[in-house]
Amino acid sequence: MVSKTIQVDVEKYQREGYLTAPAVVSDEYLARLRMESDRLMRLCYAERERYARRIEWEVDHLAEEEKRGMEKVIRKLEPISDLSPVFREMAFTPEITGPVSAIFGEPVDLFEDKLNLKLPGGSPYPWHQDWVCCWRAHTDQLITCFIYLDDADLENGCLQVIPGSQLGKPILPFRAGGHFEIDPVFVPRENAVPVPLKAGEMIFFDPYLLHFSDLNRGKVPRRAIIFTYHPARLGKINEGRFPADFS
Ligand SMILES: O=C(O)CCC(=O)C(=O)O
Repeated sequence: MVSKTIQVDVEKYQREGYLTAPAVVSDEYLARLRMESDRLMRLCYAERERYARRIEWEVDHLAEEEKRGMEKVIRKLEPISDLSPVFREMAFTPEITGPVSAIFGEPVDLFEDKLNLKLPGGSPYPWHQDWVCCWRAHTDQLITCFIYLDDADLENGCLQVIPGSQLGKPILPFRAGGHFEIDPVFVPRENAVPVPLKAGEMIFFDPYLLHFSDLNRGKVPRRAIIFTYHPARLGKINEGRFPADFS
Protein backbone atom coordinates (compact mmCIF):
# COMPACT_ATOMS: atom_id res chain seq x y z
CA MET A 1 0.00 0.00 0.00
CA VAL A 2 1.32 3.46 -0.85
CA SER A 3 0.79 5.98 1.89
CA LYS A 4 -1.04 8.81 0.22
CA THR A 5 -3.54 11.38 1.44
CA ILE A 6 -6.35 11.89 -1.01
CA GLN A 7 -7.84 15.35 -1.38
CA VAL A 8 -11.59 14.95 -0.99
CA ASP A 9 -13.92 17.50 -2.54
CA VAL A 10 -16.92 16.88 -0.32
CA GLU A 11 -19.08 19.50 -2.06
CA LYS A 12 -18.47 17.89 -5.44
CA TYR A 13 -19.35 14.48 -3.98
CA GLN A 14 -22.57 15.88 -2.59
CA ARG A 15 -23.46 17.60 -5.84
CA GLU A 16 -22.57 14.85 -8.28
CA GLY A 17 -22.96 11.78 -6.09
CA TYR A 18 -19.53 10.38 -6.83
CA LEU A 19 -15.82 11.11 -6.76
CA THR A 20 -12.87 9.42 -8.39
CA ALA A 21 -9.54 9.07 -6.65
CA PRO A 22 -6.01 8.06 -7.60
CA ALA A 23 -4.53 4.70 -6.74
CA VAL A 24 -3.27 4.21 -3.22
CA VAL A 25 -1.79 0.83 -4.08
CA SER A 26 1.63 0.23 -5.57
CA ASP A 27 2.08 -1.99 -8.63
CA GLU A 28 3.45 -4.73 -6.37
CA TYR A 29 0.44 -4.53 -4.07
CA LEU A 30 -1.90 -4.53 -7.07
CA ALA A 31 -0.23 -7.71 -8.30
CA ARG A 32 -0.82 -9.22 -4.85
CA LEU A 33 -4.50 -8.21 -4.98
CA ARG A 34 -4.91 -9.84 -8.38
CA MET A 35 -3.30 -13.02 -7.07
CA GLU A 36 -5.64 -12.96 -4.09
CA SER A 37 -8.60 -12.49 -6.43
CA ASP A 38 -7.44 -15.53 -8.44
CA ARG A 39 -6.95 -17.53 -5.25
CA LEU A 40 -10.48 -16.78 -4.03
CA MET A 41 -11.97 -17.54 -7.42
CA ARG A 42 -10.18 -20.90 -7.58
CA LEU A 43 -11.08 -21.74 -4.00
CA CYS A 44 -14.77 -20.92 -4.44
CA TYR A 45 -14.94 -22.73 -7.77
CA ALA A 46 -13.21 -25.84 -6.39
CA GLU A 47 -15.54 -25.85 -3.39
CA ARG A 48 -18.58 -24.43 -5.14
CA GLU A 49 -21.07 -26.42 -3.09
CA ARG A 50 -19.54 -25.29 0.15
CA TYR A 51 -19.41 -21.62 -0.92
CA ALA A 52 -22.63 -21.65 -2.94
CA ARG A 53 -24.16 -18.80 -0.94
CA ARG A 54 -21.30 -16.50 -1.90
CA ILE A 55 -21.22 -17.19 -5.63
CA GLU A 56 -23.11 -15.55 -8.48
CA TRP A 57 -22.66 -17.29 -11.83
CA GLU A 58 -22.47 -15.43 -15.12
CA VAL A 59 -25.01 -17.68 -16.82
CA ASP A 60 -27.68 -16.48 -14.40
CA HIS A 61 -27.18 -12.87 -15.57
CA LEU A 62 -26.35 -13.11 -19.26
CA ALA A 63 -28.76 -12.87 -22.18
CA GLU A 64 -29.38 -16.26 -23.83
CA GLU A 65 -27.17 -15.43 -26.84
CA GLU A 66 -24.21 -14.49 -24.59
CA LYS A 67 -24.16 -17.64 -22.44
CA ARG A 68 -22.08 -19.97 -24.58
CA GLY A 69 -18.72 -20.74 -22.98
CA MET A 70 -19.70 -18.93 -19.77
CA GLU A 71 -21.21 -21.94 -17.98
CA LYS A 72 -18.44 -22.20 -15.39
CA VAL A 73 -17.61 -18.54 -15.01
CA ILE A 74 -18.11 -16.78 -11.68
CA ARG A 75 -19.56 -13.28 -11.82
CA LYS A 76 -19.27 -12.21 -8.21
CA LEU A 77 -18.06 -13.41 -4.80
CA GLU A 78 -19.69 -11.91 -1.74
CA PRO A 79 -18.73 -11.51 1.03
CA ILE A 80 -14.96 -11.86 0.83
CA SER A 81 -13.51 -10.15 3.90
CA ASP A 82 -13.93 -13.23 6.10
CA LEU A 83 -12.31 -15.50 3.50
CA SER A 84 -9.41 -13.23 2.68
CA PRO A 85 -7.09 -11.59 5.21
CA VAL A 86 -5.67 -9.55 2.32
CA PHE A 87 -9.01 -8.02 1.35
CA ARG A 88 -9.99 -7.58 4.99
CA GLU A 89 -6.83 -5.62 5.71
CA MET A 90 -7.45 -3.55 2.63
CA ALA A 91 -11.03 -2.72 3.66
CA PHE A 92 -9.74 -1.02 6.79
CA THR A 93 -6.72 0.70 5.33
CA PRO A 94 -6.78 4.42 6.17
CA GLU A 95 -5.96 5.42 2.58
CA ILE A 96 -9.33 3.94 1.56
CA THR A 97 -11.47 4.64 4.63
CA GLY A 98 -10.02 8.18 4.88
CA PRO A 99 -11.94 9.68 1.94
CA VAL A 100 -15.15 7.99 3.14
CA SER A 101 -14.66 9.39 6.65
CA ALA A 102 -13.96 12.80 5.15
CA ILE A 103 -17.31 12.73 3.35
CA PHE A 104 -19.26 11.53 6.37
CA GLY A 105 -17.23 13.72 8.72
CA GLU A 106 -16.75 10.82 11.13
CA PRO A 107 -15.10 7.39 11.44
CA VAL A 108 -16.55 4.55 9.38
CA ASP A 109 -16.97 0.80 9.53
CA LEU A 110 -17.37 -1.82 6.82
CA PHE A 111 -20.93 -2.57 5.74
CA GLU A 112 -20.47 -4.82 2.70
CA ASP A 113 -17.61 -6.31 0.70
CA LYS A 114 -17.45 -8.15 -2.58
CA LEU A 115 -15.37 -9.02 -5.59
CA ASN A 116 -16.94 -8.38 -8.97
CA LEU A 117 -14.98 -10.26 -11.58
CA LYS A 118 -16.47 -9.22 -14.95
CA LEU A 119 -14.15 -11.50 -16.90
CA PRO A 120 -14.28 -11.27 -20.73
CA GLY A 121 -17.91 -11.93 -21.71
CA GLY A 122 -19.03 -10.94 -18.18
CA SER A 123 -22.54 -9.64 -17.73
CA PRO A 124 -23.88 -6.10 -17.46
CA TYR A 125 -25.32 -4.52 -14.32
CA PRO A 126 -28.44 -2.70 -15.51
CA TRP A 127 -29.20 0.84 -14.30
CA HIS A 128 -29.91 0.67 -10.59
CA GLN A 129 -29.62 2.45 -7.25
CA ASP A 130 -27.93 0.39 -4.55
CA TRP A 131 -30.07 1.45 -1.65
CA VAL A 132 -33.29 1.03 -3.60
CA CYS A 133 -32.52 -2.44 -4.94
CA CYS A 134 -30.57 -3.94 -2.16
CA TRP A 135 -30.33 -2.18 1.17
CA ARG A 136 -33.79 -0.92 2.08
CA ALA A 137 -33.73 -2.87 5.31
CA HIS A 138 -30.69 -0.87 6.38
CA THR A 139 -29.53 2.68 6.88
CA ASP A 140 -28.96 4.77 3.77
CA GLN A 141 -25.89 6.37 5.34
CA LEU A 142 -23.65 4.40 3.03
CA ILE A 143 -20.79 5.13 0.67
CA THR A 144 -19.43 2.58 -1.76
CA CYS A 145 -15.87 2.40 -2.98
CA PHE A 146 -14.79 0.51 -6.10
CA ILE A 147 -11.09 -0.29 -6.35
CA TYR A 148 -10.29 -1.57 -9.81
CA LEU A 149 -7.85 -4.44 -10.17
CA ASP A 150 -7.61 -3.91 -13.94
CA ASP A 151 -7.81 -0.94 -16.25
CA ALA A 152 -11.53 -0.33 -16.79
CA ASP A 153 -12.92 1.30 -19.90
CA LEU A 154 -16.03 1.21 -22.05
CA GLU A 155 -14.89 -1.93 -23.83
CA ASN A 156 -14.55 -4.07 -20.71
CA GLY A 157 -17.49 -2.53 -18.88
CA CYS A 158 -16.37 0.34 -16.65
CA LEU A 159 -18.91 1.93 -14.37
CA GLN A 160 -21.21 4.59 -15.85
CA VAL A 161 -23.12 7.04 -13.68
CA ILE A 162 -25.73 9.77 -13.91
CA PRO A 163 -24.27 12.69 -11.96
CA GLY A 164 -26.72 14.31 -9.60
CA SER A 165 -29.26 11.47 -9.85
CA GLN A 166 -28.88 10.91 -6.08
CA LEU A 167 -30.09 14.41 -5.21
CA GLY A 168 -33.22 14.32 -3.07
CA LYS A 169 -32.72 10.57 -2.49
CA PRO A 170 -35.24 9.52 -5.14
CA ILE A 171 -36.66 6.02 -4.91
CA LEU A 172 -37.20 5.26 -8.57
CA PRO A 173 -39.53 2.46 -9.66
CA PHE A 174 -38.25 -0.87 -10.93
CA ARG A 175 -38.77 -2.20 -14.43
CA ALA A 176 -42.06 -4.12 -14.43
CA GLY A 177 -41.75 -7.47 -12.73
CA GLY A 178 -38.24 -6.81 -11.43
CA HIS A 179 -36.62 -5.73 -8.20
CA PHE A 180 -33.24 -4.45 -9.33
CA GLU A 181 -33.25 -2.58 -12.63
CA ILE A 182 -34.84 0.88 -12.63
CA ASP A 183 -37.63 1.40 -15.15
CA PRO A 184 -35.80 2.86 -18.21
CA VAL A 185 -38.42 5.63 -18.39
CA PHE A 186 -36.88 7.07 -15.20
CA VAL A 187 -33.25 6.82 -16.37
CA PRO A 188 -32.01 9.93 -18.22
CA ARG A 189 -29.43 7.99 -20.21
CA GLU A 190 -28.51 11.08 -22.21
CA ASN A 191 -26.81 12.32 -19.01
CA ALA A 192 -24.80 9.14 -18.47
CA VAL A 193 -21.09 9.61 -17.85
CA PRO A 194 -18.67 6.70 -18.32
CA VAL A 195 -15.97 6.63 -15.66
CA PRO A 196 -12.96 4.84 -17.16
CA LEU A 197 -10.22 4.33 -14.59
CA LYS A 198 -6.82 2.69 -14.40
CA ALA A 199 -6.07 -0.33 -12.26
CA GLY A 200 -5.83 0.73 -8.63
CA GLU A 201 -7.86 3.89 -9.11
CA MET A 202 -11.09 4.28 -7.18
CA ILE A 203 -14.59 5.65 -7.41
CA PHE A 204 -16.65 6.52 -4.32
CA PHE A 205 -20.40 6.90 -4.75
CA ASP A 206 -23.76 7.52 -3.10
CA PRO A 207 -26.31 4.71 -2.56
CA TYR A 208 -29.00 6.59 -4.53
CA LEU A 209 -26.76 7.30 -7.54
CA LEU A 210 -27.99 5.71 -10.77
CA HIS A 211 -25.21 3.54 -12.15
CA PHE A 212 -24.67 0.87 -14.75
CA SER A 213 -21.95 -1.22 -16.34
CA ASP A 214 -22.10 -2.98 -19.68
CA LEU A 215 -21.13 -6.43 -20.90
CA ASN A 216 -17.38 -6.99 -20.99
CA ARG A 217 -16.84 -7.02 -24.76
CA GLY A 218 -13.07 -6.89 -24.37
CA LYS A 219 -10.39 -9.51 -23.98
CA VAL A 220 -9.23 -8.56 -20.49
CA PRO A 221 -10.97 -8.86 -17.12
CA ARG A 222 -12.50 -5.87 -15.37
CA ARG A 223 -12.20 -6.93 -11.77
CA ALA A 224 -13.12 -4.65 -8.89
CA ILE A 225 -13.14 -4.94 -5.14
CA ILE A 226 -16.18 -3.19 -3.77
CA PHE A 227 -16.36 -1.99 -0.18
CA THR A 228 -19.35 -0.17 1.27
CA TYR A 229 -19.06 1.78 4.53
CA HIS A 230 -21.38 3.28 7.14
CA PRO A 231 -20.68 5.61 10.08
CA ALA A 232 -19.00 3.56 12.80
CA ARG A 233 -21.31 5.02 15.45
CA LEU A 234 -24.13 2.87 13.98
CA GLY A 235 -22.28 -0.23 15.18
CA LYS A 236 -21.79 -3.57 13.42
CA ILE A 237 -25.03 -3.37 11.49
CA ASN A 238 -24.52 -5.94 8.75
CA GLU A 239 -22.70 -8.87 10.31
CA GLY A 240 -25.54 -11.12 9.18
CA ARG A 241 -24.10 -10.96 5.66
CA PHE A 242 -21.51 -13.61 6.48
CA PRO A 243 -23.03 -16.91 5.47
CA ALA A 244 -22.56 -20.21 7.23
CA ASP A 245 -20.80 -22.12 4.47
CA PHE A 246 -21.89 -25.69 3.85
CA SER A 247 -19.45 -28.14 5.39
O1 LIG B 1 -19.32 -4.33 -11.05
C1 LIG B 1 -20.03 -3.56 -11.68
O2 LIG B 1 -19.77 -3.23 -12.81
C2 LIG B 1 -21.25 -2.94 -11.09
C3 LIG B 1 -21.55 -3.41 -9.74
C4 LIG B 1 -22.68 -2.69 -9.09
O3 LIG B 1 -23.22 -1.77 -9.59
C5 LIG B 1 -23.12 -3.13 -7.80
O4 LIG B 1 -22.57 -4.11 -7.26
O5 LIG B 1 -24.06 -2.50 -7.28
